[in-house]
Amino acid sequence: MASSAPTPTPTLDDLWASDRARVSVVVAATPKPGVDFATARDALLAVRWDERSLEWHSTRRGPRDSAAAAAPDDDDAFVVEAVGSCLASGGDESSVAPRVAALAAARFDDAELVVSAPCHVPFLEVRDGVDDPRVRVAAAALLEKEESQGDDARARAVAAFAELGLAASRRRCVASEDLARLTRAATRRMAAAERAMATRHGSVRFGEDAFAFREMGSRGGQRFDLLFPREGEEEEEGGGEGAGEGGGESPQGTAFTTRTGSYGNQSGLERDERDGGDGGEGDAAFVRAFARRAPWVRALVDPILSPPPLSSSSSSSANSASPRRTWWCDVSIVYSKPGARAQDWHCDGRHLAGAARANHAGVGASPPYAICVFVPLVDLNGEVGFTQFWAGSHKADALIGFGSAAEVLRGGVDGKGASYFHTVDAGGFAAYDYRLMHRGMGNFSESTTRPVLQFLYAKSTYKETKNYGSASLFEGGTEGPATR
Ligand SMILES: O=C(O)CCC(=O)C(=O)O
Repeated sequence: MASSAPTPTPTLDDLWASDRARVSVVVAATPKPGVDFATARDALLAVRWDERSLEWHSTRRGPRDSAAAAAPDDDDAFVVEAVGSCLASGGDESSVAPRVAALAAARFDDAELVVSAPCHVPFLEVRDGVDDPRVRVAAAALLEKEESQGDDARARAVAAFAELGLAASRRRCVASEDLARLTRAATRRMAAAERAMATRHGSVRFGEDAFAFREMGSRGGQRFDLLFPREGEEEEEGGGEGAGEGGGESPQGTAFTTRTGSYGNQSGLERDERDGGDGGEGDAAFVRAFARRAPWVRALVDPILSPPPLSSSSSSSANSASPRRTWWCDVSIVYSKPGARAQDWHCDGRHLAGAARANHAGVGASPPYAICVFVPLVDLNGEVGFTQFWAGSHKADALIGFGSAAEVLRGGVDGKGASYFHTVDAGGFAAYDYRLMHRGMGNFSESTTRPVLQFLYAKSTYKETKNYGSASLFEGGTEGPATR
């Protein structure tokens, strides 16, 4: 009779193995005096935890403290930062840090866990906000003259956008006359919406309550999302130049100044009429037409959201051929009035069911299905506020709740710093992958509204369901849809 081999007794580790999932860890290790960066980095990368399948994905040099942050090349004031991943349960990934300190004790005084998260953690350091060269690469491509916009410039722009989820230009790239016209259209749309709000939906405490109409929504407080009518939608509500119930009225407190003039006040509106206000359909039609010919369409939107031209006989004809457009665009105004509070970090668009997610090394994310372009209509700064983005966060789908890591990891693209030099000027833009984490900052000004045009370009297969309700703001009696 054959004797069967004894079954090995499972260890405690074996018993819990099925409860574990891969978790990302970011560790900062402080080298002993005199240890240079390369030696310290190699020592960290040599730390293993085989039972938990620890992998290191990327390393970089970080400042030891805030004083060192001001002198990033100081040889004695750095830490080695590394992002890795391991199998963990119940938060026990935190033992990676003491493990580094113990196993590489000859090189390090200390190691701490900076962040852990159940998905890829973006590890992109962005030093100069929207002036970071990687953020500007797409802007550079689109600001080049049309004829010199070869495949290379566009490919660089698309690659940078895929990596960061963001492309921006601080300086204006919308032509002055377009910016002025867009600003007038936005001002009238806000005026019409606020008038309808006051006359038809008096039960909504505007500026306090959350509400969701078909054209306008607010999550509460002084920030509002207001859609321009889509093609074929009626504009009887007063969204056009000189027409409708909102024409000639400025919303309370929405007067603002741009380099091209003052709007939201009587003199601005009178000038519209002198300029030949085109009434009725004018504003929305103009805004929609602008959305299709805006400079970022050729540089980013078409290459990313439309397939390449069907056929081409030579590379030069490929450059000039227009792609078959397979996207739609909605335009809205996101406006924050004085007193608007900072938002929580969020992403506008989810990761789609069935679409590939990045692994913990940040590889393999599906390409964007939608791109948002923010165009501020006033210069942004610390007073009126600005939008803060977390570069690289579009690749992971479980970062909600981890927004504060953007700052800890120096991946936030914002206007931090004494002068807010790196925020976007009126007519500049920030284009972002719809899945990118971001947040609007508070408006601390006395009386300046911060209107930002939002162009949402999405593949025709994507259906937007967010933000807005079904009842019209511009129809119905004095009782609107319930606040939410
Ligand atoms: O107010 C801003 O700057 C951005 C607003 C925003 O991100 C949003 O409403 O989703």
